[in-house]
Amino acid sequence: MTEHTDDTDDTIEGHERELSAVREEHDDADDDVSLSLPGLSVDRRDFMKAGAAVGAATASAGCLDALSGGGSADQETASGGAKNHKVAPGELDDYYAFLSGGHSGEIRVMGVPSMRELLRIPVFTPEPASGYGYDDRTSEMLEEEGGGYSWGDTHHPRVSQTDNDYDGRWAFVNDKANGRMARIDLEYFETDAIVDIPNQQGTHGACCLLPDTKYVFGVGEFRVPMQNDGRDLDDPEAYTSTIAAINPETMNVEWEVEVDGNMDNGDGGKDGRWFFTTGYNSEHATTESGMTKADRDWVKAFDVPAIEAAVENGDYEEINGVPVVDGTRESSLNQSDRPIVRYVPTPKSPHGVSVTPDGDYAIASGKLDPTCTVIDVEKLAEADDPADAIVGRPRVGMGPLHTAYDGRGHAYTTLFIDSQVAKWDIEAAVEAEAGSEDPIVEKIDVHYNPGHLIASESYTADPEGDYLISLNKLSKDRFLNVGPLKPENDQLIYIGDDEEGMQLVKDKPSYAEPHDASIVSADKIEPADVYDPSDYDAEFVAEGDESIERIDDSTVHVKTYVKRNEYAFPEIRVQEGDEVRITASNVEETSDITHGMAIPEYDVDLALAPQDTREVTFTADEPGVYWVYCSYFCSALHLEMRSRLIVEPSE
Ligand code: RUQ
Ligand code: CUA
Repeated sequence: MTEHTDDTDDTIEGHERELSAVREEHDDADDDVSLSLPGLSVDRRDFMKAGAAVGAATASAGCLDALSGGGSADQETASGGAKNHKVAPGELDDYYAFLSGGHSGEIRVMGVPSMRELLRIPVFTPEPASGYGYDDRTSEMLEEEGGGYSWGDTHHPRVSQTDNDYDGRWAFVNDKANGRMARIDLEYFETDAIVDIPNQQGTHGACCLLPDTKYVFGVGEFRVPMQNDGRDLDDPEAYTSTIAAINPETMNVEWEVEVDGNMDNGDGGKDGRWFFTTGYNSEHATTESGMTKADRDWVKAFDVPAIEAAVENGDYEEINGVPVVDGTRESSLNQSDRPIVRYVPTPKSPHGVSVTPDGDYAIASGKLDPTCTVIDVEKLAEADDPADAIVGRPRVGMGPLHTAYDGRGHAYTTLFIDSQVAKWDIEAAVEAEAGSEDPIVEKIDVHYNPGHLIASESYTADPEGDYLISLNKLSKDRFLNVGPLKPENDQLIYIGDDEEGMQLVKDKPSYAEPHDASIVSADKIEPADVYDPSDYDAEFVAEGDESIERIDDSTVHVKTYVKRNEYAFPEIRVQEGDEVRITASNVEETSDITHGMAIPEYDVDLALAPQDTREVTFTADEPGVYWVYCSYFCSALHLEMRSRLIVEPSE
């Protein structure tokens, strides 16, 4: 391994300097074309780009519209065919975007191109507005399958596919904090399963094996002792990280593969054979300086059928109930002519990896190296030396993190340090010398320091190629100052016109902190309007089925329907110390009429969408009168929608 070069330090220090400089630059930008509108200040650079968005001859009012996304009519602009990217009031978006929420532990659903936030789907964290984690079913899921943590750290939302296209069934997302994977049902837009992945810490990457989502992969980032029960504490060489193959139907972990080095992001190939991860820390160090010493790390290419054959043959060790296959470089399974993991050497700590829509290349973004590494998937299968599968290495700029595709042969890579997105030509990169900048088509400034970016349907075989969202980590001066904890900035860029070039369309502040996203055509998802009671185990309480039943000395079961503007019982009488179980069904069939059922001082909070049934169990340990009330504004008599819980003191 080579020595730690000063280059890395310079790069990082230079970046820190640059971050502090941005503010100053903006403060004394004499030559800025400053257009002062509430919440919007446009500098010359943006002004020029916005001008391009609507045609150079268009009046400046047009530029402002394009930037703010506001404006009156939803119509084509005068300059001949350029889209204006507006979604007028009452109109619907073309796409759903599913964004992770980082350590808020949720998924956010946004419309594109309007960038309107439509919904937040709580995943790893209880959320009172939707009652998630407050009813028995979801609180048990968080407690039991979920392991009982109060939060999670979502990074990579990936939507299930069939035949390399979105099938509208599920979205999956990782929990980096506690090593979990969750599934979101896209009929109801709610989390319906969580698996706590054994033998894994820091589940970072998440993605599907395509074409048909045979597995969802959780990519373990942190190396830990195997098993992590107090052994090998001071022997980092004995630590390991794994990928976990999860069955999307059962959410069962089918097998894991342990490897050398940390892993980071992952992406599945399009033909069911390969699964790729990036990684750092080939040094097996435990400190930052140790992890950045070597000039090379790897992209690891997992040969899925070869791994399945190893599992089939019993070539594994069962650890915590999961078959764990040895995929380290020394493993006997890597010595044959069909190794289970191929270690492709790449420069310094590559970060994102994504497979091109045609499945021909896996492209890893260099992070601490200014290049992307283009790996030829077919060559990988044949080459004796995996390094021979590297067919391109364009120099894209400083701090390349993630790469997305438009389906027209272009790749788009975020440059964290340069605060730009670079658009480059994939085939030109294959033809060019390593390190050449020739494949670069253009770059656009983003504000500021982008992490992920995602293009419409970029993870499928057939991207739409019109919109790109750059998920910028810092917003600095782009929005009204809300104090030190500033929003991030999700910027919408139009990429549908190769002649005009990339066009910055919109800034969207977002709360900490989206990492990755998937953008899915709206017509590929068919959410329900009301629940179908037969989809759930809970018993539906129709009008006439209500009852208050004393089960034994200390247990009462209340079954109630809920509708405008009443609960089935004006009062519910129990004894101090009773365990009270409430089963509540919203019998409304009208879409969007949701009722709440909140009980003060007992921490009860149910949200009942039409035809939904929820159950909650609590101990009535404080005598008194407690007004059960509706927490969703449902009608003119919403405030009067009440009932009394009367807890009688025991003698
Ligand atoms: S990572 S900013 Cu969690 Cu996807 Cu790259
Ligand atoms: Cu029911 Cu408000």
